[in-house]
Amino acid sequence: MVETRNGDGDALIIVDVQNDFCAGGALAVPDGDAVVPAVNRLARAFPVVVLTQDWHTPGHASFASSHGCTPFETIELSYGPQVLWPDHCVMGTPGAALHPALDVPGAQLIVRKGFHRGIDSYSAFVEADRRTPTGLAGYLRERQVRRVVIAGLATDFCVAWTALDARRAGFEAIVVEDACRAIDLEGSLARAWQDMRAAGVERAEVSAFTSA
Ligand code: VGL
Ligand code: ZN
Repeated sequence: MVETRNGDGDALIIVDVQNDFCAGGALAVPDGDAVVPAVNRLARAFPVVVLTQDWHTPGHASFASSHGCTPFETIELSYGPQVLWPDHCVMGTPGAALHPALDVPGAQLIVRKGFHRGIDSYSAFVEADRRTPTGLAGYLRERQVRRVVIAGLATDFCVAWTALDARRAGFEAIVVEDACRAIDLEGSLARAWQDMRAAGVERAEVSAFTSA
């Protein structure tokens, strides 16, 4: 059983709860809007709360349109395989804005990621070249965080990569399963849970962190 008493040393990371990942968005995650009330409740239970925002340049390398390809194909970029997506979360556009019902006034930092035109970043810690840090690990360490609790979109991409990199950076990591939703592209969700389990990422539910 996962130890879920939250307090000193804990941070909640709310991943990519943005219009383009929700109903009507450019890369809508099935039932993505359902995470909003869950993360709103969770946020009130943590002393440190960080939001992430997928934040791409126009013509970004992760966009199928930038390569004359079809969305959801995988191609090889300089840093390795890259799934190609519909244009989404273009910096400054309404699709990149946080969901209007996201109500987390206590959040203290917004980490934008994927803003280098040639490099994607599912992870909130390290970009897809696996060498360019976002600065989040340093921020969390300076705030004495030891354990991160992660919720948001999408379970099998940005949530999973963030959880795996949290472990690599030396943090304990818990994914709040019912406060996440997945894209599930060709088995990606099952693979993500396998990888997370192998890396020591734990899973929990919202109720473990919030009292009735
Ligand atoms: C995401 C695909 C592309 C995510 C971001 O937030 O999981 N997925 N960009
Ligand atoms: Zn993206």
